[in-house]
Amino acid sequence: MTDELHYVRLPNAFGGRAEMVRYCFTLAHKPWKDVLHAREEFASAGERNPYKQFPYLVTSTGEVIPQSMAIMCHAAHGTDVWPTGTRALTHALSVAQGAYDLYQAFGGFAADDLVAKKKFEERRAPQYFGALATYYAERPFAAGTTPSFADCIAREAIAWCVRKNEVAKGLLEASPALGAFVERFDAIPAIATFQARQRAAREADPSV
Ligand SMILES: N[C@@H](CCC(=O)N[C@@H](CS)C(=O)NCC(=O)O)C(=O)O
Repeated sequence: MTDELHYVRLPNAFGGRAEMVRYCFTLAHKPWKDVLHAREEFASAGERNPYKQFPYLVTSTGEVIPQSMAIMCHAAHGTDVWPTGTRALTHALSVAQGAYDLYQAFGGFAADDLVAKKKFEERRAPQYFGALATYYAERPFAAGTTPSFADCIAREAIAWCVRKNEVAKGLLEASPALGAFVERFDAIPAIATFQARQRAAREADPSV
């Protein structure tokens, strides 16, 4: 049995945190199967995932793995995508955790919470986009010259904020280092193929 990634598909073929994980499987050239759940099924995640959240993975041996970064470790361990050298892994984690925090900072408030939105736009977005820009100006990918799970998190966290927030969009546009990173990541052949498949899915049915 192939690893099964369970998540709630967002409209327009976007997968939220699951998208980071899917990038990671793609980058590591590992197979996986999507198991999509409806929004109404959020409560059902608790039947298998003690955190009661999506995404979670059911491995080929039936083990359930919660938490997106743990799933990425499972997917990428043994490949370059999960660096093993202490320095490379440390560098990767500095970016991975910061990018994850960016995702959380944007995902942690409702669209109509204008106070939280202002705080995100004035403080958190410049803070996290600025740090990521610093790292990607220093090296092509989070761990060095080889793309890793950390770049999957950064790519999706940036894209998700930029898709939905004008300030984040402006920060990306004003950062040559981040813009170049996004181009570099998207040009990786496996990633480009995956993104083309996503675009086709969106065109075929924007409701899924
Ligand atoms: N730290 C978790 C966060 C997962 C998470 O917040 N998932 C959202 C959907 S993308 C969820 O299930 N929210 C419902 C809840 O937390 O009750 C991870 O990285 O996997």
